[in-house]
Amino acid sequence: MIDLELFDAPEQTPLPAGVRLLRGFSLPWAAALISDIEQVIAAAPFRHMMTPGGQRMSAAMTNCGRAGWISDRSGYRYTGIDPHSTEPWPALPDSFLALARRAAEAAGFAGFAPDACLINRYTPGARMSLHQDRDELDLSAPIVSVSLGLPAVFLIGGLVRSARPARLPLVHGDVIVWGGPARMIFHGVTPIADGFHPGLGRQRINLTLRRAWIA
Ligand code: MD6
Ligand code: FE
Repeated sequence: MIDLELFDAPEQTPLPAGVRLLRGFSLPWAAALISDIEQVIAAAPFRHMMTPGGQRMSAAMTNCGRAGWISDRSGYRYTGIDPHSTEPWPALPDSFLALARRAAEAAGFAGFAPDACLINRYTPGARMSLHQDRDELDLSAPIVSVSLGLPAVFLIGGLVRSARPARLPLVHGDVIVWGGPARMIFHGVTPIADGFHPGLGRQRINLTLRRAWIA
């Protein structure tokens, strides 16, 4: 009998306290997530936001939930209204809520109730530079991050931008729960390599579920 564990290389990257990697955790939800993403983007299409400094972000973004993260020449912030449609963002799908709750619980954050999901779409070459997630009012809540489609190399730095980041490969279905002492760690994504994913084609989609607002 083949011992499949022989082929499972141990994780190379030691993760900082407060970062939990749940390999494949979202696979049971993947089909529902992808169909719900299609519903969300029908109402709130992906768009390339501008940084406050005037750069077009290479990852396209949209949101669902009570609060949506936006960036423009005025800065970074959460809004209740999609500036593109001038309507509220689409509701958080049940599949997103159920997965986020279960993943947070598995990482020791019982009772996670996200009110915002930023959806990032990367085509080959798109990246995300090192940043902190600091626009949420409730920094005690974790962030649940779901990777779908093409693989990525996630960069995990330190509490200062200058810390040399570790490289964490992520594939379709992986979930990161990011909270507690890790909440303000700098992180990013290296340029996505070209490829083809059977479910999503030439793209990577990342969902980050957050608690943006307090009440
Ligand atoms: C991405 N993720 O994976 C970008 N932020 O495409 C993030 O920026 C992120 O994965 C906060 C917590 C977890 C994340
Ligand atoms: Fe982030």
